[in-house]
Amino acid sequence: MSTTVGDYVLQRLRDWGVEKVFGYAGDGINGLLSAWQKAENQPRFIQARHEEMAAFEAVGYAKFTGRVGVCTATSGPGAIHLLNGLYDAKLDHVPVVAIVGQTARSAMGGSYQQEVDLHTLFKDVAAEYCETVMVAEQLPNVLDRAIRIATARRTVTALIIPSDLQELEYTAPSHAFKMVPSSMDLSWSASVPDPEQLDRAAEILNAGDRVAILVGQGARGAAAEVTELAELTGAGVAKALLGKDVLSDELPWVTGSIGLLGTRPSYELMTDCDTLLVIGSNFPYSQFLPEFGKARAIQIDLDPTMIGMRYPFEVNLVGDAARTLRALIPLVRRKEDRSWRSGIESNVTRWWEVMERRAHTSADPINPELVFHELSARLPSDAILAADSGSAANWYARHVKIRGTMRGSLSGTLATMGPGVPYVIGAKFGLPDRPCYALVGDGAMQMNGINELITIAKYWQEWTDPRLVVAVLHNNDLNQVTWELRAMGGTPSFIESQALPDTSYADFAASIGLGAITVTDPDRLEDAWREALSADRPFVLDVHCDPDVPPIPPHATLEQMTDTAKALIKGDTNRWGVIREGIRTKAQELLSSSDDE
Ligand SMILES: Cc1ncc(C[n+]2csc(CCOP(=O)(O)OP(=O)(O)O)c2C)c(N)n1
Ligand SMILES: [Mg+2]
Repeated sequence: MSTTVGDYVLQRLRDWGVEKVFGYAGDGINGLLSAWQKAENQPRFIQARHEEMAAFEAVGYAKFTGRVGVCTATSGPGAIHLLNGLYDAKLDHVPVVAIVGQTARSAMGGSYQQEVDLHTLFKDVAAEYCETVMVAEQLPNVLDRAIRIATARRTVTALIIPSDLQELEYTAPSHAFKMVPSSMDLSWSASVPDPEQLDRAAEILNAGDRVAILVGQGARGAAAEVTELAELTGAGVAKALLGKDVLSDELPWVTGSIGLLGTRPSYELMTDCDTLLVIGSNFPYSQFLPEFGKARAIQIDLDPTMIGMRYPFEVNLVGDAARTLRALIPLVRRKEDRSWRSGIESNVTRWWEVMERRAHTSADPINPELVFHELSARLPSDAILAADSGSAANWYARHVKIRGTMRGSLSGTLATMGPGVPYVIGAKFGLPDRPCYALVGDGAMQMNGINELITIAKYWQEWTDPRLVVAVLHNNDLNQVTWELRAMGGTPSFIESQALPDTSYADFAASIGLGAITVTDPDRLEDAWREALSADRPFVLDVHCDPDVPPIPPHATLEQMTDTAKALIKGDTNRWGVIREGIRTKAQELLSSSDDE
């Protein structure tokens, strides 16, 4: 039997070590699908409910395993559906390769059925590499490049393969003009800046009295070095959201998340420092960094095209975080005055007390902060967490304490709704032994999460550890946007756009054989988490949450809180009790921070 182009594509993916491809069928990739059949499903084709979900699953797989994610879809509509998931990968710098079909070559350009200009469609998302394979001899080169470029640049690449070509016999490039051979090995070492550049950075760190460090996902793998440098300099360390799992929140000088969803000690760290070191982060909101001119700043980043933005840095070191820090540490003197450090630590202690208090503020029926607070206390130390965009991202950022080998992510830069459930499906296919948790709003569940529960039901029995919990924040509201509207000069929310139809996520989950409970009583929450975490199958916790618990940003003043409350009273709620409670905890927080001053 001859080898077709489809056979060869799968063979080459296997050679690259690709084990899973997340996708959805269609006749634009029939040649690939029949090759899959012949190849006894190697690499494994994982069927999502929607191509966007397949792309998110590839992103989740890539984020949590550190390997390249691969997804596939048919021409036209299938390729179009992939787009949002691919943008999520591109914006969060995750390597994903998309392999899509196209109209047969004989019909291309003929406005044929399902013919879409895929080059133009993918031009932006796969800007680094997007190729249409027109003859067999382009392979393996174009596939190898798609994988190498996605990996090296941590981005999205796309291969478009016309349907007829997939079924033709494969012929390799020959030793001749106009042929491009290829090879697979990929061995490279991470870069370290020159000694003179490291000296410049060390001078700044040694001159400062109050050092702040901000880590992002680029610092993953450099936890030991960040810890050593923080000990030497007496620094506090804040974490950008994609770097939340870089350092344990049990370390007393880790101030947690930064930004609108961040913590008060991170805000104070940045407001009061005189020296800033940013490691592997592209955190965009410079208003949460020190005021310009107030701190001397250094950045370390692997990517010279992304460095130097976001703050007027004095030194920009291009290099791998761990290796650069290892070279920098011997040049840094230990700061003997530890007063800055001890101030940070007491801010952090106080913050966790505030969080505990906020979580236990009464609400109707359940305070969403309590959901995360209870979860955090119970999480296995090897948990994998995915938060969806929405209020869940706030509570994940602030209430979940990372420790052990936990991993956590969300759509950091695109901040799209929808990846929560598919991310953990991707994680389960890469790391099936680890317990996974998706923390998702009811809007995101209605958008697509509920459909992806069907994918979980289809596959869970083959996972070595079936624990996968989807916690739904059931508030019948697009709550994050509702709060944004309310905060906008006191605008009340627009009910027509914000209210969601009520439905039971637990009933749906149970109807497809998953474990499920509905929780409407905060006193039942602890048991509900226990049941979900020890279930013998994936579990949906349908938690009825109070939409009037405000996601208070760390820099909010009492006056702003009160203004928002006034807008609420004018607008769409008569929930004055909850609002008053929110203001009271905020006032307590502000009062307790002024006690020390
Ligand atoms: C695809 C997409 N559409 C719209 C938005 C804007 N948006 C951000 S959060 C949010 C509300 C999410 O509601 P839900 O999932 O119910 O979570 P909640 O905030 O209520 O907990 C919306 C509409 C977005 N980020 N992504
Ligand atoms: Mg909601």
